[in-house]
Amino acid sequence: MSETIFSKIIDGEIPSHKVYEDEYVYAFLDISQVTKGHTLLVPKKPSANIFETDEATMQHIGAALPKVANAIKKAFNPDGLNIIQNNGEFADQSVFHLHFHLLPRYENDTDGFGYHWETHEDTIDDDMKAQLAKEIANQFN
Ligand code: DGP
Repeated sequence: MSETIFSKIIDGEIPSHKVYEDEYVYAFLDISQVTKGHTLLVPKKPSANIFETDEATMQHIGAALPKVANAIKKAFNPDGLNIIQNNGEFADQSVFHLHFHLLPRYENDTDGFGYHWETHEDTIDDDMKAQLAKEIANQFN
């Protein structure tokens, strides 16, 4: 498959706000911050989407998902968390490297984040994203 922006992020060619990494997976803040702490978990081994992903890769993702979800929970104490994964353009997939959205949800949103799948890319600046990522990453220590 052709290389996507996520391979470049994993390789460090494009900067990202990393929250977790192991031999097989990489997790970083989604640029759009639909909600505070919105994170993407991706396998390092590229595959376009769920239809093209091997079992071992899904085992690595499966092992990492609760770790990252719990780190977000500890960092921000959300009221809930959605895990969303889109496959194919018709299903709103825009980057063709398998990825899982971890979307913390807040009942009484006070930070200006909402859940209407609205981007906050322009309102959440880079310093704030760095701070959010650090708060999640710190939970793995
Ligand atoms: P999807 O629609 O499920 O394919 O989601 C792709 C997500 O990837 C979308 O929420 C925005 C995010 N995204 C796209 N480009 C970048 C990038 O360069 N950096 C980061 N951190 N996220 C990105």
